[in-house]
Amino acid sequence: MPFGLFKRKDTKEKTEKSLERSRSTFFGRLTDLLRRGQSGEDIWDEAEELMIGADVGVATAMGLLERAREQLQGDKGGETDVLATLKGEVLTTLQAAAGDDTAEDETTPKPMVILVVGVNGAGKTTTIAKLANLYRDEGKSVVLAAADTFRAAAIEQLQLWGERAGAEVIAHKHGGDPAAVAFDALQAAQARGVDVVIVDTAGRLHTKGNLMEEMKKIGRVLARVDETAPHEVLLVLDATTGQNGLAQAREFTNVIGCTGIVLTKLDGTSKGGVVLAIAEQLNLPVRFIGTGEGMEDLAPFDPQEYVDALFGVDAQAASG
Ligand SMILES: Nc1nc2c(ncn2[C@@H]2O[C@H](COP(=O)(O)OP(=O)(O)O)[C@@H](O)[C@H]2O)c(=O)[nH]1
Ligand SMILES: [Mg+2]
Repeated sequence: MPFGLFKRKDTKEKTEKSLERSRSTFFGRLTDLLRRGQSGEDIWDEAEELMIGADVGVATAMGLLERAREQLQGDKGGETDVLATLKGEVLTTLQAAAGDDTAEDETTPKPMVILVVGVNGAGKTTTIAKLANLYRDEGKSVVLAAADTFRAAAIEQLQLWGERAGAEVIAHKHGGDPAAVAFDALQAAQARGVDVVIVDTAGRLHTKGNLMEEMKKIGRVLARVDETAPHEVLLVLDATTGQNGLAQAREFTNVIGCTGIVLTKLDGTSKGGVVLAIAEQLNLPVRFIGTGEGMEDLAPFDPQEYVDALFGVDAQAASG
């Protein structure tokens, strides 16, 4: 099932709430600045500074502002709203990266295998619980593979979440072979006709070559059970790590082909602009955003809702 179908009526609310800090700082000031409607040189410099402060990234911020300025220059009457123009550019960037993920797909594999990767503490295990919860809400059966055998508490953590979400957890002993856990989980899921398998992995540092090898091995072993697996490789990025997260993302993408991003902890940062850098520089769709620590705190990424939440409701009114 495509992830976009997880959109709920409270998705917008969650997005808004998680971007409160971004909106009340950098993006709020940007909105105020642009709403004054002037287009003097100083305004653009200040706008650029605010965007960089929000972790949009230098290259991305410059590109966005440049394109907005070009549009405004074509407008001889000076009637175009500066804020609305920039908002439009931001939206276009996010939409291009989001791709189309809402179409009902008849060919959804069964079980659908989702491999979840990312550095330690990014929010992988929590995100897996949230995803399992969403699938369970849709009436799908879910098996979780506790392939983070590296950290002692990781298996228990997943088992606890599995219980809460109503998903079976396949686990081996602490220190066991992660690829073997993934293998067992997929085989068990196949045998029982389970809909979705989600594989948790260790928080391997992207600088540790041998751990990256281990992750590749998990991918290979899954493909041995089902040659089309894994069907999705979700890279979990902690939004509070900002530009650092981008470097991590590149490393992961080089080792294992990622298919999408989950951006966690947006509720804990004022730098929600990092999603723009991700969209422009990684060429990977952002699938979900993490909006809190609870099992319900995951929202499918919606570009329009994200932009509205970043710039605020007043900005919406100003842009008509
Ligand atoms: N505020 C907030 N905390 C989160 C979010 N996602 C994960 N966390 C917290 O981040 C910490 C690490 O999460 P965990 O799933 O164990 O990370 P892992 O090492 O990648 O598996 C935990 O304390 C989580 O509660 C989120 O979207 N918002
Ligand atoms: Mg974990």
